[in-house]
Amino acid sequence: MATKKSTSVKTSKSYKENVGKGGETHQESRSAPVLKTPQGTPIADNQNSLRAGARGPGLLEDRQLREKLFHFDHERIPERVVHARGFGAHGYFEALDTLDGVTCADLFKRKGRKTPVFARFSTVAGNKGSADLARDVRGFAVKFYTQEGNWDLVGNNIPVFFIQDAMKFPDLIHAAKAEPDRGFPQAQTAHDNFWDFISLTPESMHMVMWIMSDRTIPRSLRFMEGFGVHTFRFINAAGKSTFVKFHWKPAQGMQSVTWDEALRINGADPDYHRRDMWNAIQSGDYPTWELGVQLFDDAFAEKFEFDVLDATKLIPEEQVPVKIVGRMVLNKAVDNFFAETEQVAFCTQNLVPGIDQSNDPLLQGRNFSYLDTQLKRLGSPNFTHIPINAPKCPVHNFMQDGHMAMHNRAGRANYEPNSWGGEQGGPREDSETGYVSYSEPMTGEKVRQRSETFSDHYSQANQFYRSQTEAEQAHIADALVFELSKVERSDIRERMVSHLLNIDRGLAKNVANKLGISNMPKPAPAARKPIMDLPVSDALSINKSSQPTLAGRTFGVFLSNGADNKLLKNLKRLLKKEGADYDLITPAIQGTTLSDGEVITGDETYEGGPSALYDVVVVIVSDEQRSLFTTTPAARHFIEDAYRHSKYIAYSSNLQETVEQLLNGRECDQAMFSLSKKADIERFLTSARALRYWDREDG
Ligand code: HDE
Repeated sequence: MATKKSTSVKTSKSYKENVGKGGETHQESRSAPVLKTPQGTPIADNQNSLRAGARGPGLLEDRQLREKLFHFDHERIPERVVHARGFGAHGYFEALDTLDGVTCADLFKRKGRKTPVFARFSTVAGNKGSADLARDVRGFAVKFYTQEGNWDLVGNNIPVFFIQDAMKFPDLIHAAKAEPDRGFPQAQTAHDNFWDFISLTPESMHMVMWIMSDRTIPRSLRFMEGFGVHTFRFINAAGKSTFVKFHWKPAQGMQSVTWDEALRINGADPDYHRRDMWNAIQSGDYPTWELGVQLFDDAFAEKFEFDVLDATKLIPEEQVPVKIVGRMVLNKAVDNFFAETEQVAFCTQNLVPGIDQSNDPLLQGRNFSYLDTQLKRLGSPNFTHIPINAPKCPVHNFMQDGHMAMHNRAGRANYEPNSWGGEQGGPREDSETGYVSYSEPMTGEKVRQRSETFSDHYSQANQFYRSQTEAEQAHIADALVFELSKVERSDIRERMVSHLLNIDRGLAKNVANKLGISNMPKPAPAARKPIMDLPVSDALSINKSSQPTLAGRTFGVFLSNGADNKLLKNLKRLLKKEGADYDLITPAIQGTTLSDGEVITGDETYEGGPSALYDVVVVIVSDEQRSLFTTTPAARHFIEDAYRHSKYIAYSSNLQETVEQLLNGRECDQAMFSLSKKADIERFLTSARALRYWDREDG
């Protein structure tokens, strides 16, 4: 690693001579730390292997070449078996309220206490190189480096899961990932094996409603909620337990893209989510979430319609309100992606005093799986010695040796109890401060059995669907039609429709109709009769929960040569006031001359900056360049797509006729604004805070 202490080098003349013809580098008089081998030997020539004569064979003694290739050959570690593609960042958690009397967990002890965190967001099904906008659940994993050890809250952006018992996880994941004979499709559930498994697994129906909703195509990682999913326990100093469910609420508001946008974004910028997070942190617009808890006791658990240990169910916020107890701010990108994001190892059993497990059978299985997978992935039981995984509080124990052991204890004793005192004798257990599991009374027979209380599979699916806005319901139907249309076997499609009939008849009919199923199947047999009148929960809908704001959003500003710079300058000023960012999309990346002669550099070109990448679009074109929209497909698509994606659109007033032509007979609606002066921009921005004009989808 480069340090200030490293000696600097000037490339020597003899080195230059050795490099010879064609081997010139740009290093000539550069000051830099000396390049070294892993053993610390300085390197004179990093361009050529050691050979017997310039055209002769290589020599075995070339340790520099062998060490370099050896290291390169071993750069890869197994990618995560699920959640392979991810993006992480550092930050802190700040307690906004104390949880006195509810939990003795250190991080909630004092209002204002800050605890360092590392968060990693991920997709589930795709490989490391897959695209960000796959329709998929997002992982939302946070490691809190508390004073009493690491607490990992390894959640998702959806509050429920597909299955109720860890026994089914390998089957679920096998079915979702690429089919084994052909190795595709990548990062997609739109194939036979997935829907075959799902349609044979009624417990997944609630989750199916969520994954077919816009929750699985978030606009950005910054704009999504997170959930601990399982019921956990808080334990107070007296050993009393309170059940808890964890929620992350994005301070930036919730937002998703449309499916058609997702398809376009995956082509235009497969790294859309990670780039967005990186840019937000670099520009100081730190992604922030509030941490909320739903607290409830045994009496509530007893009377609740569903089993609180069943991970396919949630507790509506209207029934148990979410109490905000802290916030997480991500304010530092990683220094190195591999060292931190790739090597971070989360585990559901990493809990701290004051937080405990519940008997959720999915959670119990996860507790085994995470530790096990780390050994495969990171190759050593000493993965906690890697800085990203190491607790930030002192750690003393008698564990020793193994691959890459870095913290073997000094001193004589490596066992306990021992008679060696002080430093030599090492650490001791402490019943006062040590972790004590909640002493839940247990009885029961040894069985392989699903609890009868887990058998309602449709009621909350119906509640979720009914809680959505019309536009959101339409998106769910479209997603089901898209996915099931990629399924080859008609019996699988029809089996899915038979489940939908238990969720919502209208949805089932709509999907069956669009799939071309003329003979409606019978509803699937339900283990328990669904409750079809659970109260609507607005918190389940993105559109009903979103706050009107442009803060943290990005405008796509399409410009031609000669575009009105006064209008542009006003727009820039007003966007700053709104806390919004913008990209300038110009005919060439360098050197667009505006109306007053100013020459500007673009952020994207017409081909590289389709409107799908932006939240709101503005088009400013000179009179001479209006023909762009007939000659240049990318220019035409910029407006047409923004219109189709229900976006707010503003354009310089000279484009009124052009825009009307592009709309092909449809009228300019309330989300389209012609701009000629500052007041027009202000009017436009006030409306655009709504971000989408969904009414357009009905047309
Ligand atoms: Fe995971 N899951 N999971 N999972 N999971 C992994 O651990 C597993 C489940 C989640 O950014 C693996 O380190 C089982 C639910 C996240 O590094 C593995 C079951 C939820 C991440 C594993 C589940 C999650 C993982 C793979 C069913 C939401 C990424 C690599 C019982 C509450 C963490 C790894 C990161 C990763 C097992 C179900 C969230 C194999 C057996 C439910 C966010 O251990």
